[in-house]
Amino acid sequence: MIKVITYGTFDLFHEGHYRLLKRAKELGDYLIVGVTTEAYDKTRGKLNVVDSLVTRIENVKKAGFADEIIIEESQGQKINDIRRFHVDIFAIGSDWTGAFDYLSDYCRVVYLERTKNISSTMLREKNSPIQRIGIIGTGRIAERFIPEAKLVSGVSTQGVYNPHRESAVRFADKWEIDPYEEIEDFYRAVDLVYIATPHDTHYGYIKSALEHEKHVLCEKPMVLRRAQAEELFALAREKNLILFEGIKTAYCPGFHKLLGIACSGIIGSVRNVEACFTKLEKEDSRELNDRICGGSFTELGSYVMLPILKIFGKDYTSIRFDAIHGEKGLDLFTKVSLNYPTGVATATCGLGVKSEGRLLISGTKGYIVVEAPWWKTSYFEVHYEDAGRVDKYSEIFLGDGLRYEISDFLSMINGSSNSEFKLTRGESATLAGIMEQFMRSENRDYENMGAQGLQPEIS
Ligand code: C2G
Repeated sequence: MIKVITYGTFDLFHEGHYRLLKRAKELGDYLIVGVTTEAYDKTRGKLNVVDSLVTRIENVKKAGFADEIIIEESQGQKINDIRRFHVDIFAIGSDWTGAFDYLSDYCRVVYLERTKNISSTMLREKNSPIQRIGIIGTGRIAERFIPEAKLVSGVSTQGVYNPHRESAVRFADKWEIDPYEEIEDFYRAVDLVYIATPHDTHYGYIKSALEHEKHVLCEKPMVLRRAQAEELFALAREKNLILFEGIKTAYCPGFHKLLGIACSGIIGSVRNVEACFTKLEKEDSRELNDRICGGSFTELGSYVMLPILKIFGKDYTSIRFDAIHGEKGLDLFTKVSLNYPTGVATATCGLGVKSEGRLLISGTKGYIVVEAPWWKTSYFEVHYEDAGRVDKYSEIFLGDGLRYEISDFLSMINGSSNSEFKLTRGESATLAGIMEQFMRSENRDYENMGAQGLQPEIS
Protein backbone atom coordinates (compact mmCIF):
# COMPACT_ATOMS: atom_id res chain seq x y z
CA MET A 1 0.00 0.00 0.00
CA ILE A 2 1.40 3.42 -1.01
CA LYS A 3 0.92 6.05 1.69
CA VAL A 4 0.83 9.74 0.73
CA ILE A 5 0.93 12.72 3.09
CA THR A 6 0.18 16.40 2.49
CA TYR A 7 -0.23 19.47 4.70
CA GLY A 8 -1.94 22.81 4.59
CA THR A 9 -4.06 25.42 6.34
CA PHE A 10 -7.02 24.87 3.99
CA ASP A 11 -8.60 28.16 5.01
CA LEU A 12 -11.62 29.35 2.98
CA PHE A 13 -11.52 25.95 1.24
CA HIS A 14 -11.29 26.46 -2.50
CA GLU A 15 -10.76 24.72 -5.79
CA GLY A 16 -6.96 24.85 -5.48
CA HIS A 17 -7.20 22.88 -2.24
CA TYR A 18 -9.68 20.43 -3.74
CA ARG A 19 -7.53 19.74 -6.79
CA LEU A 20 -4.42 19.38 -4.65
CA LEU A 21 -6.05 16.77 -2.41
CA LYS A 22 -7.50 14.89 -5.41
CA ARG A 23 -4.13 14.59 -7.14
CA ALA A 24 -2.34 13.75 -3.88
CA LYS A 25 -4.76 10.87 -3.34
CA GLU A 26 -4.19 9.65 -6.90
CA LEU A 27 -0.47 9.30 -6.17
CA GLY A 28 -1.13 6.33 -3.87
CA ASP A 29 -3.65 4.24 -1.95
CA TYR A 30 -3.94 6.03 1.37
CA LEU A 31 -3.91 9.82 1.95
CA ILE A 32 -3.01 11.47 5.24
CA VAL A 33 -3.75 15.21 5.46
CA GLY A 34 -2.11 17.41 8.09
CA VAL A 35 -4.13 20.54 8.93
CA THR A 36 -2.24 23.37 10.65
CA THR A 37 -3.26 24.70 14.06
CA GLU A 38 -3.85 28.42 14.62
CA ALA A 39 -0.77 28.53 16.88
CA TYR A 40 1.46 26.97 14.21
CA ASP A 41 0.16 29.31 11.52
CA LYS A 42 0.93 32.21 13.80
CA THR A 43 4.54 31.13 14.34
CA ARG A 44 5.11 30.56 10.63
CA GLY A 45 3.70 34.01 9.92
CA LYS A 46 0.46 33.19 8.13
CA LEU A 47 -1.97 36.07 8.58
CA ASN A 48 -5.74 36.52 8.29
CA VAL A 49 -6.73 32.88 8.70
CA VAL A 50 -10.52 33.06 8.90
CA ASP A 51 -11.87 29.54 9.49
CA SER A 52 -11.41 27.71 12.79
CA LEU A 53 -9.40 24.48 12.91
CA VAL A 54 -12.65 22.54 13.25
CA THR A 55 -14.14 24.12 10.12
CA ARG A 56 -10.94 23.59 8.15
CA ILE A 57 -10.83 19.89 9.15
CA GLU A 58 -14.52 19.55 8.24
CA ASN A 59 -13.85 21.01 4.79
CA VAL A 60 -10.92 18.67 4.14
CA LYS A 61 -13.12 15.75 5.24
CA LYS A 62 -15.99 16.88 2.97
CA ALA A 63 -13.70 16.96 -0.07
CA GLY A 64 -13.68 13.18 0.29
CA PHE A 65 -10.05 12.28 -0.44
CA ALA A 66 -8.47 12.04 3.03
CA ASP A 67 -8.27 8.61 4.64
CA GLU A 68 -6.86 10.14 7.80
CA ILE A 69 -6.60 13.71 9.08
CA ILE A 70 -3.95 14.78 11.56
CA ILE A 71 -3.08 18.11 13.17
CA GLU A 72 0.15 19.92 12.33
CA GLU A 73 1.31 21.80 15.39
CA SER A 74 4.95 22.68 14.87
CA GLN A 75 7.90 23.12 12.58
CA GLY A 76 9.79 19.86 12.23
CA GLN A 77 6.75 17.67 12.72
CA LYS A 78 6.75 16.51 9.10
CA ILE A 79 9.81 14.26 9.46
CA ASN A 80 8.34 12.57 12.53
CA ASP A 81 4.99 12.04 10.81
CA ILE A 82 6.65 10.55 7.73
CA ARG A 83 8.53 8.06 9.92
CA ARG A 84 5.65 7.34 12.26
CA PHE A 85 3.12 6.65 9.49
CA HIS A 86 5.64 4.92 7.15
CA VAL A 87 4.86 7.44 4.43
CA ASP A 88 6.05 6.77 0.87
CA ILE A 89 5.24 10.14 -0.78
CA PHE A 90 5.13 13.69 0.52
CA ALA A 91 3.01 15.89 -1.82
CA ILE A 92 2.56 19.66 -1.77
CA GLY A 93 1.69 22.45 -4.23
CA SER A 94 4.37 23.68 -6.60
CA ASP A 95 4.29 27.11 -4.97
CA TRP A 96 6.52 25.36 -2.43
CA THR A 97 8.94 23.91 -4.99
CA GLY A 98 12.32 23.30 -3.40
CA ALA A 99 11.19 24.11 0.13
CA PHE A 100 10.63 20.49 1.09
CA ASP A 101 13.50 18.83 -0.78
CA TYR A 102 15.03 18.02 2.61
CA LEU A 103 12.29 15.44 3.13
CA SER A 104 13.60 13.37 0.21
CA ASP A 105 15.94 11.63 2.69
CA TYR A 106 12.81 10.05 4.17
CA CYS A 107 10.36 9.58 1.26
CA ARG A 108 9.62 10.69 -2.30
CA VAL A 109 8.80 14.40 -2.57
CA VAL A 110 6.28 15.43 -5.23
CA TYR A 111 5.35 19.03 -6.09
CA LEU A 112 1.92 19.17 -7.70
CA GLU A 113 1.19 22.07 -10.02
CA ARG A 114 -0.45 24.98 -8.18
CA THR A 115 -3.94 25.82 -9.40
CA LYS A 116 -3.47 29.17 -11.13
CA ASN A 117 -6.96 30.46 -11.41
CA ILE A 118 -8.84 29.32 -8.36
CA SER A 119 -11.78 31.60 -8.79
CA SER A 120 -12.65 31.32 -12.42
CA THR A 121 -15.12 28.52 -12.02
CA MET A 122 -17.38 27.49 -9.18
CA LEU A 123 -16.07 29.78 -6.51
CA ARG A 124 -16.84 33.03 -8.32
CA GLU A 125 -20.43 32.00 -8.70
CA LYS A 126 -20.67 31.20 -5.01
CA ASN A 127 -19.38 34.66 -4.24
CA SER A 128 -16.00 33.45 -3.08
CA PRO A 129 -14.34 35.29 -0.22
CA ILE A 130 -10.99 34.85 -1.95
CA GLN A 131 -9.78 38.06 -3.56
CA ARG A 132 -7.83 37.61 -6.78
CA ILE A 133 -4.92 39.97 -6.87
CA GLY A 134 -3.25 41.17 -10.06
CA ILE A 135 0.20 42.77 -10.21
CA ILE A 136 1.13 45.59 -12.55
CA GLY A 137 4.87 45.52 -13.06
CA THR A 138 7.38 42.72 -13.18
CA GLY A 139 10.40 44.15 -11.38
CA ARG A 140 12.15 43.38 -8.10
CA ILE A 141 9.40 44.66 -5.82
CA ALA A 142 6.77 42.64 -7.62
CA GLU A 143 8.94 39.56 -7.05
CA ARG A 144 9.03 40.20 -3.31
CA PHE A 145 5.29 40.61 -3.15
CA ILE A 146 4.27 37.12 -4.26
CA PRO A 147 5.80 34.99 -1.49
CA GLU A 148 4.44 37.47 1.07
CA ALA A 149 0.93 37.44 -0.40
CA LYS A 150 0.98 33.64 -0.17
CA LEU A 151 1.08 34.03 3.61
CA VAL A 152 -2.06 36.14 3.75
CA SER A 153 -5.15 33.98 3.74
CA GLY A 154 -7.97 35.23 1.54
CA VAL A 155 -5.89 36.53 -1.38
CA SER A 156 -4.63 34.59 -4.33
CA THR A 157 -2.12 36.06 -6.76
CA GLN A 158 -3.83 35.56 -10.07
CA GLY A 159 -1.87 37.32 -12.78
CA VAL A 160 0.61 39.94 -13.85
CA TYR A 161 0.36 42.72 -16.42
CA ASN A 162 3.18 44.04 -18.55
CA PRO A 163 2.59 45.29 -22.09
CA HIS A 164 5.88 43.62 -23.04
CA ARG A 165 4.74 40.08 -23.59
CA GLU A 166 8.15 38.57 -22.95
CA SER A 167 8.51 40.22 -19.53
CA ALA A 168 4.97 39.25 -18.53
CA VAL A 169 5.48 35.62 -19.57
CA ARG A 170 8.89 35.31 -17.91
CA PHE A 171 7.54 36.64 -14.63
CA ALA A 172 4.30 34.64 -14.79
CA ASP A 173 6.13 31.38 -15.53
CA LYS A 174 8.43 31.86 -12.60
CA TRP A 175 5.56 32.45 -10.17
CA GLU A 176 2.96 30.18 -11.77
CA ILE A 177 0.45 32.91 -12.43
CA ASP A 178 -1.20 34.14 -15.64
CA PRO A 179 0.53 36.73 -17.87
CA TYR A 180 -1.49 39.60 -19.39
CA GLU A 181 -0.31 42.00 -22.03
CA GLU A 182 -3.74 43.53 -22.57
CA ILE A 183 -4.83 45.67 -19.66
CA GLU A 184 -8.55 45.05 -20.24
CA ASP A 185 -8.06 41.27 -20.02
CA PHE A 186 -6.05 41.79 -16.87
CA TYR A 187 -8.76 43.85 -15.18
CA ARG A 188 -11.40 41.26 -16.09
CA ALA A 189 -9.39 38.53 -14.34
CA VAL A 190 -8.65 40.20 -11.01
CA ASP A 191 -10.42 41.83 -8.06
CA LEU A 192 -7.54 43.83 -6.59
CA VAL A 193 -4.54 45.51 -8.14
CA TYR A 194 -1.03 45.87 -6.76
CA ILE A 195 1.03 48.52 -8.56
CA ALA A 196 4.80 48.05 -8.55
CA THR A 197 5.97 50.14 -11.50
CA PRO A 198 8.29 53.19 -11.76
CA HIS A 199 7.00 56.10 -9.66
CA ASP A 200 5.91 58.34 -12.52
CA THR A 201 3.57 55.69 -13.89
CA HIS A 202 1.65 55.22 -10.63
CA TYR A 203 -0.85 57.98 -11.23
CA GLY A 204 -1.96 56.63 -14.61
CA TYR A 205 -2.26 53.06 -13.40
CA ILE A 206 -4.09 53.94 -10.19
CA LYS A 207 -6.60 56.01 -12.11
CA SER A 208 -7.21 53.32 -14.67
CA ALA A 209 -7.56 50.58 -12.01
CA LEU A 210 -10.05 52.67 -10.01
CA GLU A 211 -12.00 53.41 -13.17
CA HIS A 212 -12.21 49.65 -13.67
CA GLU A 213 -13.70 49.32 -10.16
CA LYS A 214 -10.61 47.71 -8.61
CA HIS A 215 -9.24 48.30 -5.12
CA VAL A 216 -5.62 49.45 -5.35
CA LEU A 217 -2.50 48.86 -3.30
CA CYS A 218 0.26 51.06 -4.73
CA GLU A 219 3.95 51.05 -3.92
CA LYS A 220 5.41 54.15 -2.32
CA PRO A 221 5.73 56.94 -3.20
CA MET A 222 2.16 56.63 -4.42
CA VAL A 223 2.32 59.83 -6.44
CA LEU A 224 4.68 62.79 -6.55
CA ARG A 225 2.12 65.59 -6.56
CA ARG A 226 -0.35 66.52 -3.87
CA ALA A 227 -3.17 67.35 -6.29
CA GLN A 228 -2.86 63.91 -7.85
CA ALA A 229 -3.15 62.20 -4.45
CA GLU A 230 -6.24 64.23 -3.60
CA GLU A 231 -7.84 63.54 -6.96
CA LEU A 232 -7.23 59.80 -6.70
CA PHE A 233 -8.47 59.52 -3.13
CA ALA A 234 -11.60 61.43 -4.13
CA LEU A 235 -12.14 59.06 -7.05
CA ALA A 236 -11.69 56.01 -4.79
CA ARG A 237 -14.15 57.42 -2.27
CA GLU A 238 -16.70 58.20 -4.95
CA LYS A 239 -16.45 54.63 -6.23
CA ASN A 240 -16.41 53.13 -2.74
CA LEU A 241 -13.01 51.57 -3.35
CA ILE A 242 -9.91 51.31 -1.20
CA LEU A 243 -6.78 53.12 -2.39
CA PHE A 244 -3.88 52.18 -0.18
CA GLU A 245 -0.28 53.41 -0.22
CA GLY A 246 2.13 50.61 0.57
CA ILE A 247 4.70 52.02 2.97
CA LYS A 248 5.30 48.72 4.69
CA THR A 249 6.79 50.24 7.86
CA ALA A 250 3.45 51.84 8.67
CA TYR A 251 1.82 48.42 8.95
CA CYS A 252 4.48 46.44 10.75
CA PRO A 253 3.55 45.55 14.34
CA GLY A 254 6.81 46.80 15.91
CA PHE A 255 6.54 50.27 14.39
CA HIS A 256 2.97 50.46 15.55
CA LYS A 257 4.02 49.58 19.10
CA LEU A 258 6.82 52.18 18.92
CA LEU A 259 4.37 54.93 17.99
CA GLY A 260 2.15 53.92 20.88
CA ILE A 261 5.09 54.26 23.30
CA ALA A 262 6.24 57.56 21.76
CA CYS A 263 2.78 59.07 22.18
CA SER A 264 2.14 57.60 25.65
CA GLY A 265 4.06 60.26 27.56
CA ILE A 266 6.73 57.81 28.79
CA ILE A 267 9.43 59.99 27.21
CA GLY A 268 7.53 63.19 28.04
CA SER A 269 6.66 65.54 25.19
CA VAL A 270 8.41 64.68 21.94
CA ARG A 271 10.65 67.51 20.75
CA ASN A 272 12.90 65.92 18.15
CA VAL A 273 12.65 63.12 15.57
CA GLU A 274 15.61 61.99 13.46
CA ALA A 275 15.20 59.26 10.89
CA CYS A 276 17.92 57.98 8.57
CA PHE A 277 17.84 55.28 5.89
CA THR A 278 20.63 54.70 3.39
CA LYS A 279 20.99 51.94 0.83
CA LEU A 280 23.91 51.96 -1.57
CA GLU A 281 22.85 51.36 -5.16
CA LYS A 282 24.95 50.38 -8.17
CA GLU A 283 25.84 53.20 -10.54
CA ASP A 284 23.84 51.69 -13.37
CA SER A 285 20.71 51.11 -11.27
CA ARG A 286 17.37 52.59 -12.28
CA GLU A 287 17.35 54.54 -9.01
CA LEU A 288 20.53 56.39 -9.95
CA ASN A 289 19.67 56.91 -13.61
CA ASP A 290 16.03 57.89 -13.94
CA ARG A 291 16.46 61.65 -14.42
CA ILE A 292 12.95 62.56 -13.35
CA CYS A 293 12.05 60.07 -10.66
CA GLY A 294 15.41 58.66 -9.52
CA GLY A 295 17.55 59.71 -6.58
CA SER A 296 17.54 59.16 -2.84
CA PHE A 297 14.52 61.11 -1.71
CA THR A 298 11.98 59.74 -4.16
CA GLU A 299 13.28 56.25 -3.41
CA LEU A 300 13.60 56.33 0.39
CA GLY A 301 11.90 59.57 1.44
CA SER A 302 8.58 57.88 2.24
CA TYR A 303 10.26 55.77 4.92
CA VAL A 304 12.15 58.58 6.63
CA MET A 305 9.23 61.02 6.52
CA LEU A 306 6.79 58.48 7.96
CA PRO A 307 7.78 58.59 11.68
CA ILE A 308 7.93 62.40 11.50
CA LEU A 309 4.42 62.72 10.11
CA LYS A 310 3.10 60.10 12.51
CA ILE A 311 4.55 61.85 15.56
CA PHE A 312 4.40 65.56 14.75
CA GLY A 313 1.61 65.53 12.20
CA LYS A 314 1.07 67.19 8.86
CA ASP A 315 1.32 70.83 9.91
CA TYR A 316 5.00 71.66 9.81
CA THR A 317 5.86 75.36 9.83
CA SER A 318 8.89 75.07 7.56
CA ILE A 319 10.68 72.50 5.43
CA ARG A 320 14.14 72.61 3.87
CA PHE A 321 15.93 70.21 1.58
CA ASP A 322 19.72 69.91 1.39
CA ALA A 323 21.09 67.46 -1.12
CA ILE A 324 24.38 66.19 -2.48
CA HIS A 325 24.20 65.39 -6.18
CA GLY A 326 26.00 62.92 -8.41
CA GLU A 327 27.23 63.42 -11.95
CA LYS A 328 23.82 62.71 -13.38
CA GLY A 329 22.26 65.48 -11.33
CA LEU A 330 20.33 63.14 -9.03
CA ASP A 331 20.50 63.39 -5.25
CA LEU A 332 22.85 60.80 -3.76
CA PHE A 333 22.16 62.00 -0.23
CA THR A 334 19.35 64.23 1.02
CA LYS A 335 18.61 65.80 4.37
CA VAL A 336 15.21 67.28 5.07
CA SER A 337 14.81 69.63 8.04
CA LEU A 338 11.36 70.39 9.37
CA ASN A 339 10.16 72.74 12.06
CA TYR A 340 6.95 72.24 13.99
CA PRO A 341 5.37 74.47 16.65
CA THR A 342 6.53 72.03 19.36
CA GLY A 343 9.63 70.39 17.90
CA VAL A 344 12.13 69.79 15.13
CA ALA A 345 12.79 66.86 12.81
CA THR A 346 15.31 65.64 10.27
CA ALA A 347 14.87 62.97 7.65
CA THR A 348 18.03 61.72 5.96
CA CYS A 349 18.36 59.27 3.11
CA GLY A 350 21.02 58.19 0.68
CA LEU A 351 21.67 55.90 -2.25
CA GLY A 352 25.26 57.02 -2.74
CA VAL A 353 26.36 57.82 0.83
CA LYS A 354 26.29 55.30 3.66
CA SER A 355 25.27 56.40 7.12
CA GLU A 356 23.96 54.94 10.34
CA GLY A 357 20.34 54.05 9.69
CA ARG A 358 18.57 54.79 12.92
CA LEU A 359 15.43 56.34 14.26
CA LEU A 360 15.73 58.57 17.30
CA ILE A 361 12.76 60.13 19.07
CA SER A 362 13.71 62.57 21.83
CA GLY A 363 11.35 63.82 24.50
CA THR A 364 11.42 65.91 27.66
CA LYS A 365 11.86 62.82 29.86
CA GLY A 366 13.74 60.35 27.69
CA TYR A 367 14.35 59.05 24.20
CA ILE A 368 13.52 56.06 22.04
CA VAL A 369 16.15 54.60 19.79
CA VAL A 370 15.68 52.03 17.02
CA GLU A 371 18.70 50.81 15.14
CA ALA A 372 18.68 49.78 11.47
CA PRO A 373 16.63 48.28 10.05
CA TRP A 374 14.17 50.43 12.02
CA TRP A 375 11.91 50.44 8.93
CA LYS A 376 11.28 46.77 9.81
CA THR A 377 10.99 47.50 13.53
CA SER A 378 11.35 44.41 15.70
CA TYR A 379 13.27 45.81 18.69
CA PHE A 380 13.70 49.23 20.30
CA GLU A 381 14.91 50.76 23.54
CA VAL A 382 13.72 53.60 25.74
CA HIS A 383 16.43 55.52 27.62
CA TYR A 384 16.12 58.06 30.43
CA GLU A 385 18.21 60.59 32.31
CA ASP A 386 19.16 57.76 34.65
CA ALA A 387 21.50 55.89 32.30
CA GLY A 388 21.02 52.72 34.32
CA ARG A 389 17.38 52.45 33.33
CA VAL A 390 16.69 51.08 29.85
CA ASP A 391 13.31 49.64 28.81
CA LYS A 392 13.54 47.11 25.99
CA TYR A 393 10.70 46.21 23.64
CA SER A 394 10.49 43.47 21.02
CA GLU A 395 7.83 42.67 18.48
CA ILE A 396 7.41 40.04 15.79
CA PHE A 397 8.49 40.89 12.24
CA LEU A 398 8.33 38.10 9.70
CA GLY A 399 9.79 37.72 6.25
CA ASP A 400 9.99 40.85 4.18
CA GLY A 401 7.13 42.46 6.12
CA LEU A 402 4.92 43.10 3.09
CA ARG A 403 2.42 40.59 4.45
CA TYR A 404 1.35 43.10 7.13
CA GLU A 405 0.32 45.74 4.62
CA ILE A 406 -1.37 43.14 2.40
CA SER A 407 -3.27 41.86 5.42
CA ASP A 408 -4.42 45.38 6.41
CA PHE A 409 -5.37 46.17 2.82
CA LEU A 410 -7.50 43.04 2.69
CA SER A 411 -9.11 43.72 6.08
CA MET A 412 -10.11 47.19 4.91
CA ILE A 413 -11.64 45.79 1.74
CA ASN A 414 -13.56 43.19 3.70
CA GLY A 415 -14.61 45.82 6.21
CA SER A 416 -13.31 43.61 9.01
CA SER A 417 -11.06 46.33 10.40
CA ASN A 418 -10.19 49.91 9.72
CA SER A 419 -6.44 50.29 9.47
CA GLU A 420 -6.68 53.72 7.90
CA PHE A 421 -5.18 55.30 10.99
CA LYS A 422 -1.88 53.51 10.28
CA LEU A 423 -1.39 55.72 7.21
CA THR A 424 -4.22 58.14 6.61
CA ARG A 425 -5.25 59.57 3.27
CA GLY A 426 -4.23 62.99 4.63
CA GLU A 427 -0.75 61.67 5.47
CA SER A 428 -0.38 60.12 2.01
CA ALA A 429 -1.42 63.40 0.38
CA THR A 430 1.04 65.32 2.59
CA LEU A 431 3.81 62.93 1.56
CA ALA A 432 2.94 63.49 -2.10
CA GLY A 433 3.09 67.24 -1.44
CA ILE A 434 6.53 66.93 0.17
CA MET A 435 7.74 64.88 -2.81
CA GLU A 436 6.41 67.62 -5.09
CA GLN A 437 8.21 70.34 -3.14
CA PHE A 438 11.41 68.33 -3.29
CA MET A 439 11.12 67.82 -7.05
CA ARG A 440 10.56 71.53 -7.47
CA SER A 441 13.58 72.36 -5.30
CA GLU A 442 15.61 70.08 -7.57
CA ASN A 443 14.22 71.73 -10.72
CA ARG A 444 13.00 68.40 -12.00
CA ASP A 445 10.50 68.39 -14.79
CA TYR A 446 7.67 67.43 -12.49
CA GLU A 447 5.15 69.48 -14.47
CA ASN A 448 4.95 66.77 -17.08
CA MET A 449 4.64 63.97 -14.64
CA GLY A 450 1.37 62.17 -14.35
CA ALA A 451 0.50 63.25 -17.83
CA GLN A 452 1.86 59.92 -18.92
CA GLY A 453 -0.84 57.37 -18.76
CA LEU A 454 -0.02 53.71 -19.04
CA GLN A 455 3.68 53.61 -19.60
CA PRO A 456 5.05 50.77 -21.64
CA GLU A 457 8.40 50.71 -19.86
CA ILE A 458 7.70 48.62 -16.84
CA SER A 459 10.32 45.92 -17.37
N1 C2G B 1 -2.65 25.15 -3.33
C1 C2G B 1 -2.72 24.96 -4.71
N2 C2G B 1 -3.23 25.96 -5.49
C2 C2G B 1 -3.65 27.12 -4.97
C3 C2G B 1 -3.58 27.33 -3.58
C4 C2G B 1 -3.06 26.31 -2.77
O1 C2G B 1 -2.33 23.90 -5.23
N3 C2G B 1 -4.13 28.07 -5.77
C5 C2G B 1 -2.07 24.07 -2.47
C6 C2G B 1 -0.83 24.52 -1.69
O2 C2G B 1 0.33 24.49 -2.49
C7 C2G B 1 -0.81 23.48 -0.57
C8 C2G B 1 -2.29 23.23 -0.32
O3 C2G B 1 -3.00 23.70 -1.47
O4 C2G B 1 -0.21 22.29 -1.04
C9 C2G B 1 -2.78 23.94 0.92
O5 C2G B 1 -2.56 25.33 0.77
P1 C2G B 1 -2.69 26.33 2.02
O6 C2G B 1 -3.94 26.04 2.73
O7 C2G B 1 -2.41 27.68 1.53
O8 C2G B 1 -1.55 25.83 3.02
P2 C2G B 1 -0.01 26.15 2.92
O9 C2G B 1 0.29 27.43 3.62
O10 C2G B 1 0.46 26.01 1.53
O11 C2G B 1 0.57 24.94 3.81
O12 C2G B 1 2.63 22.75 6.72
C10 C2G B 1 1.84 23.58 5.93
C11 C2G B 1 2.30 23.44 4.56
O13 C2G B 1 3.71 23.46 4.59
C12 C2G B 1 1.87 24.52 3.59
